[in-house]
Amino acid sequence: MYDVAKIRRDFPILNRRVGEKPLVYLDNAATSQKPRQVINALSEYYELHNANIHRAVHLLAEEATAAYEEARGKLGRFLGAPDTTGLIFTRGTTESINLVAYAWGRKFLREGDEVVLTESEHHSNLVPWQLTAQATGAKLHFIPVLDDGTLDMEEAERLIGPRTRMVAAIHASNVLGTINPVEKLAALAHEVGALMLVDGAQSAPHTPVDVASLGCDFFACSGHKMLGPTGVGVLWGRPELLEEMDPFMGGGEMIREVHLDYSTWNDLPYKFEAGTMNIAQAIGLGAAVDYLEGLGMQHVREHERRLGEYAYRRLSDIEGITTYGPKEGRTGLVSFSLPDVHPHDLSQLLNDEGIAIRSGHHCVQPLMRRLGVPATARASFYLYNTEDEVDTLVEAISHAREFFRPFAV
Ligand code: C6P
Repeated sequence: MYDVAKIRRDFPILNRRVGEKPLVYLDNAATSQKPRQVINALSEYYELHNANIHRAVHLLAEEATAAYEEARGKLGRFLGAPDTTGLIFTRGTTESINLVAYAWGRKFLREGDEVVLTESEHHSNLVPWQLTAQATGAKLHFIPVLDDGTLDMEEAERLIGPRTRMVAAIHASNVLGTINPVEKLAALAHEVGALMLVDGAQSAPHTPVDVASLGCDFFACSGHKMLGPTGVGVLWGRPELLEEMDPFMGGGEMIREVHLDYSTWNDLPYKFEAGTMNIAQAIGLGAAVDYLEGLGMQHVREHERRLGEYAYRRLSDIEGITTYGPKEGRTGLVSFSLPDVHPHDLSQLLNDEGIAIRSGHHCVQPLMRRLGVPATARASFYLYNTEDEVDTLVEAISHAREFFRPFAV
């Protein structure tokens, strides 16, 4: 049985107070909190095993290497990767996507080739492609977002054509909560001989992911959004594609032989792991995956689906509020705005009640323009949030609405 009270006891920070108020942490899409099991894995690593990996033969080095590679295995299983050859540790989603945009894009894209993105991409799945397009002469096209927050799939079918080389899309939106049909996009991409990259920053923490059944060629996610430490994430890529790509960064460990005038590359996945990696963080992420699997991702998804729908319904009842994204089939986050109240002011007022939400453009400025707003407020839930916390949020927003009413223009 999914026992939220028991889960919450694993997260020391949830006992914090903000002034007099208990913390209500609803900024999980930005970063999640960490359970004791992850914090302990980090301390245990530093207290008992700390050494550099893949380099020395002393005991600590062997233990650290084994723990790091074990974490790779856990991540591979968690994402449904057929094996760990294509499982690369990075700093997070941003670095994973940059790796593909540089190491694949700059080698294989030519003038007139097309990369198809969506109008709701996070800057980390847009700016790297803009840079690559500038360098190669490739063109970017964008699948529009419909008014209900879903993708215009008819337009997607039209845009993905013979010149398309890559389709890159978010699996779940960090603003709208929409879950995109990435399997369908992958099928469309493959029909025309293009590749599919999935930005899983907002899906891997919240829903079962299986790269094989998604049918994608690359999948990126961030450890810190899924109970793990900051500074670590994953790129999974089809090994035959990674083999063809040049390295992203040069340095220690990614080489086989180095001469003064040329070098050759290490096997996968090490070819893409230059320099000393974030070893403790990768091990911590392995512990996070253990924790998530202990709960069962299907249960996590179900809990958040119910909470997200409850929040969406309750928030929509507040007079004058605008909520964004589809009514159903959404993840556990809700973006909203109130008339005559800037989201930053609202966020500040909620902070006085102990409630942490995010306000701003959420690093998706083009989508903000599409929605016709400079910013939204966003409450994002995770596996330890409760209906009571949603109620606290709704009540605090209703008070804020009254507070700001005299200033309405
Ligand atoms: N979104 C948010 O508050 P990094 O920073 O590399 O861990 O993740 C980047 C990223 C990529 N794609 C999506 C869909 C994301 O939501 C994010 C991070 C955070 O919404 C911080 S802007």
